[in-house]
Amino acid sequence: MNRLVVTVIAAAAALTSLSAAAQFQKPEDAIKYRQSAMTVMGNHLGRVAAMVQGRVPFDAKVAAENAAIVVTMSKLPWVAFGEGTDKGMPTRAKPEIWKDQARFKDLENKMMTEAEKLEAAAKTGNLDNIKSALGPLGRACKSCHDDFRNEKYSN
Ligand code: ASC
Repeated sequence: MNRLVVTVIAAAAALTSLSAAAQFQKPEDAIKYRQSAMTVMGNHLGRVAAMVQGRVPFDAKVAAENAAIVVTMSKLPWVAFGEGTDKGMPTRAKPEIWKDQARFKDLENKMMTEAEKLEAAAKTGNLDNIKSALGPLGRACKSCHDDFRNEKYSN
């Protein structure tokens, strides 16, 4: 094999073995990333919830835009829960996340699915549909928080 081919193969292999965790140089980066993603997701979900609760006037277009952002954000935190990211800066992540990966994965998938249902509901432009989809999504958030999120931040 010529050198170029060898180099290309080596580069491809390096990329493939670049695990998701390697996107973060240190645990602190991963913790910050997942907290940020959750914060942004919660903010945009809150805007939809405010319409459902009648705290702000219903605007179908705004609801749909926010639901779409929730879906995008819902996909992001999980890669940042790699091994060794249980500490590094204050976090509410419980050690159980790394002891029961199957259940954690299950709940993250459930949340992403419910977020997609909210987006589909928002696309109909009907507030009742949005209301119906918001409950299950909120419960999906909560069930994961109940099991895997501490009340208080670690120090
Ligand atoms: C949110 C948010 C959560 C969930 C949860 C649902 O908007 O920030 O943590 O919904 O309150 O029960």
